[in-house]
Amino acid sequence: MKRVNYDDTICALATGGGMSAIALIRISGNKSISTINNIFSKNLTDKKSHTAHFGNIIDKKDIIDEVIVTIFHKNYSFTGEETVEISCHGSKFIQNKIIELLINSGVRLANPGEFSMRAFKNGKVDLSQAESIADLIESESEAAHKTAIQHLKGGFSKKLKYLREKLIDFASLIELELDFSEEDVEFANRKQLEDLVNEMHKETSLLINSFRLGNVIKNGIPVAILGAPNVGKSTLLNSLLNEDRAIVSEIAGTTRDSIEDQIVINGFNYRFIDTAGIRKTDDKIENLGIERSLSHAKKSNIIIYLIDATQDIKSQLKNIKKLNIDDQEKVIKVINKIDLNEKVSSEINDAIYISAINQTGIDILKNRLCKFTNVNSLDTNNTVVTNQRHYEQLLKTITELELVIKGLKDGLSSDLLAINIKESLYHLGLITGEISSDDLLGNIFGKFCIGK
Ligand SMILES: Nc1nc2c(ncn2[C@@H]2O[C@H](COP(=O)(O)OP(=O)(O)OP(=O)(O)O)[C@@H](O)[C@H]2O)c(=O)[nH]1
Ligand SMILES: [Mg+2]
Repeated sequence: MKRVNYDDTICALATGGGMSAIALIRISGNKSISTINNIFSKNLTDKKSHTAHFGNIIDKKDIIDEVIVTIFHKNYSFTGEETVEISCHGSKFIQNKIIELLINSGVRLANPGEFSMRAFKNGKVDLSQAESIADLIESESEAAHKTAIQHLKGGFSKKLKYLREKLIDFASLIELELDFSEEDVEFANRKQLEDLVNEMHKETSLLINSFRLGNVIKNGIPVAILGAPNVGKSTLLNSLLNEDRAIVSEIAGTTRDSIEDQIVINGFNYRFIDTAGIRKTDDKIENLGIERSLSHAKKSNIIIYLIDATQDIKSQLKNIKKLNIDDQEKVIKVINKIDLNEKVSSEINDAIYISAINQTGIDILKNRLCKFTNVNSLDTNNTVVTNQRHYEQLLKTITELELVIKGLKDGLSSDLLAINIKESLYHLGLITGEISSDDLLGNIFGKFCIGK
């Protein structure tokens, strides 16, 4: 992101940009109110914060639109700066025209994420909260929404701050010891330090472990549908999605490329991937498709291995082993086409019996999928880490904490202990933004869209 001046006033469209009933344009900075006064039919200089004003946007003498302007005074807005929001009609012409008028009055177009960046710089949110705004906007399922709201409300940040502050106290005592190093005194009680570091280690590893779930919540749970050609994989995908997404035919080898689509089950987002049927073939393109099927088998959290009830079941079961999947736990065996072979039912005890074409057994399959996601951890107030950047910093934190624990056991001197304690504080600080650099901030906020 470009290095920018934060003293100037910025504007951007906060809504989608297409045609809509209403659109919202945001202005933030010292000159927000004086600028709106230039183009609005009323003067808002002495108006109270959090008041809405109906009037016209005017270009010279022409009325551009009837709008509502809401004003927020400095310190009482999202960014912490004087802010104005214009709710106008959502024609693309009007949206562009108002932005153009603002720019002509000396306001700059905001960079991606600049409103959130200013909120962070002004101490309105910490870094992990600002990042959760992006997650909240992008959340597509109840679970994703719930964790994003929890982060935005500061649940995650509070936990980290609490841990960090405690460790800072100790770090300063250790520093003090360094000042008196010749006198061989211990200000920081080693037993208390050990207890604290152990507690931090426990909390940090809980957060690290929560990422598996967090990642799944944020990005959806990939479920690959695998099996021999013609067993009904594409029919199952269509049946799960309730739409004709993939081509179905009686010709073996219909699906050549992987097809992906998602649905929300029980608050979680599942990404189903229909794959090319696995068999030996000389067809070059089909073989490329089969390679993709095998790669999805490795990458997915869950595999639905589909078996045709009208074919030899034992040999199909044997083919599961040939997939070389490390974690057999993630395979759900599903016997399809039971409408054609009613005798097959309950032949294999841990399998699910369905007829994809008649939608029989689909709910049982969905229930089994839900068992794979630890839904309970969302019902409690446990903090779930959903952000890759936070996860990586937590891993670095725990590595340093382990060095401190080992150092304490080995009776390491204060100066050496201090190094690892400082390092762990540094990595925790990078998550909430107590420690930040322009590059880091540019990297994070640059990924946001304009208007956020
Ligand atoms: N009777 C019956 N036929 C089914 C069922 N599921 C799928 N079929 C039929 O089986 C044939 C193959 O279905 P697909 O869904 O194309 O099979 P596929 O596994 O995707 O096949 P490939 O893409 O070639 O690997 C089609 O004629 C479907 O109508 C079922 O539950 N019962
Ligand atoms: Mg298919």
